[in-house]
Amino acid sequence: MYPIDDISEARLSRYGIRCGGTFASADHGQMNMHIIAVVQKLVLMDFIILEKYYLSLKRKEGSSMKILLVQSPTGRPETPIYPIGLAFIAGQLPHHELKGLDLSLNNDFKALLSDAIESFLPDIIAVSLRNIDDSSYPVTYSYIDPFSEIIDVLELWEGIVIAGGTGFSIYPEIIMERFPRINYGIPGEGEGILPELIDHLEKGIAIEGWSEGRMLPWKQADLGRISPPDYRFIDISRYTFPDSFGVQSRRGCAFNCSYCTYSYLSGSGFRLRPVEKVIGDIRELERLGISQFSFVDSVFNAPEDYFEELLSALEESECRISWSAWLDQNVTRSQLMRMKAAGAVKVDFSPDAITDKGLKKLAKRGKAADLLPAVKSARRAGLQVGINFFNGNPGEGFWAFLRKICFMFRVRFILGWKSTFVNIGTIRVYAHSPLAGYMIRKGIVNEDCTFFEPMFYRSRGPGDWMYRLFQKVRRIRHG
Ligand code: B12
Ligand code: SF4
Repeated sequence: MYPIDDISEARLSRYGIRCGGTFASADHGQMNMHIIAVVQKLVLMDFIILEKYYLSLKRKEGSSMKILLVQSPTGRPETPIYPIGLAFIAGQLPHHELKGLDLSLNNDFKALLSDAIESFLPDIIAVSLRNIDDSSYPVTYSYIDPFSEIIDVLELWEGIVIAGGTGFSIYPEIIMERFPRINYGIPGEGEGILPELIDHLEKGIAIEGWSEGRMLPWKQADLGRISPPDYRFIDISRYTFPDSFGVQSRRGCAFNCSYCTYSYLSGSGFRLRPVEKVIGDIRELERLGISQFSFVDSVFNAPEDYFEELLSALEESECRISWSAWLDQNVTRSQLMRMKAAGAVKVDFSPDAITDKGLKKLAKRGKAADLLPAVKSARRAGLQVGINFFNGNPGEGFWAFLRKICFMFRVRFILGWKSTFVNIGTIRVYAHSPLAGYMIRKGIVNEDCTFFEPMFYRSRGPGDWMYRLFQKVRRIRHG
């Protein structure tokens, strides 16, 4: 037998050549074997040539590419989150015919995908895999299972499949290996490289730093030059949750906290979008009738100059839309009041630890004593506040957990039960985070641990029992 890999088979069938059936059943005849060998050689030599030929024919017919932009399914009912990553990508592809499809909005996502393929007849399907799992302990939900179900649907289709997104970018090699149906994988930001790949497929234009493998090189987008996100690439009517829509003003983070993947994903410094572009996005959401959005930035109040500049622009713009943002504790009362005046309704803090030792071990900036004053100032400015902690984080165990619980009741009683929220999670260790490197160095996990299967940095003994009980009570209360 001459095994022909799945991708090549998918590509072959696209041009009407089948690898199974006749060829496979005739493997005893020498002539047939010869034919198989020739076909296989063709596959191995370069199928991209055929692909390019096919695409250039289409181009000669005067049509642009038909690209289906798909948000991977969550596989269970969840708060709808607008796929802003795909909107940024859609914004860079004005010359192509696009259709957006968010499979996380429907339980029947496989049928939805098949229907869209049948009606739209795409040349390319670009899938965004945003999350690997929900990072929850002790019960972890995998988003890879529904992802693999849509890949099964794509096995029956013949066009080009491209994958990207944050979940993909943390584990590109594992995902490409597990899903041979994916023709091309693009780790990192897609704005520059995806249009380059499409140009390459259409016109054969070479891509710098790439020589025809399945994995494309990681290229950061130039935030000053890229076009704004196209919020209209998908039907927006289903995104009804107050924070469903996102606006992005910066990428990357300069703080490099030990569990965090942000600097790996988008750079270890702040990369800033020109404020007028950010205001442009907000105006577009207003035009679309959206009443609230969330800044999806790492730390909204850093760097401080840019934070102030953006606040001034928001004040001058007189936008009426409400918004929320993630802050760290280095924010003043007057800045919080300005935020409120500029439309902010909610802020989230992510101190994660409650002691100076815990903060230091997580490489978080600031002091434990800064948290309560910042929370109070935000509440006094009239903002709802969310505070996020971890349990069992380095340097903090059972007693710190009790302090976090006490803090939760204290702030909720004093500052308003319905306006002050505290969440206590557990660190899901992701590959490429400093903590993952530390765990390998210290022998806590094996050297070959990929962190693809859920791996948590957690406490043991009473700290863990108490936390499990706490989560059980929450699940019963909130479903
Ligand atoms: C803001 C945010 C949220 C907000 C979203 C608010 C909103 N309205 O959008 C909230 C708080 C709701 C949230 C929730 C969750 N989040 Co979150 N979130 C983020 C954050 C900080 C930014 C995401 C974002 O909007 N980026 C802006 C857009 C423009 O970038 P992007 O999506 O990455 O898209 C770019 C590239 O990825 C690429 N790309 C994207 N799709 C595609 C597709 C193709 C084909 C190509 C080529 C390229 C490509 O190009 C895009 C443009 O450059 C990221 C961390 C980060 N730094 O990325 C975590 C992150 C995505 N979240 C994460 C997690 C775990 C979650 C939750 C599961 C947490 C939970 N327990 O509930 C939920 C899941 C919600 C859901 N349904 O998706 C993880 C995912 C890790 C993983 N590997 O699984 C991240 C990476 C944080 C982390 N821990 O490292 N999140
Ligand atoms: S946890 Fe927040 S502050 Fe720390 S590196 Fe990540 S985004 Fe930056």
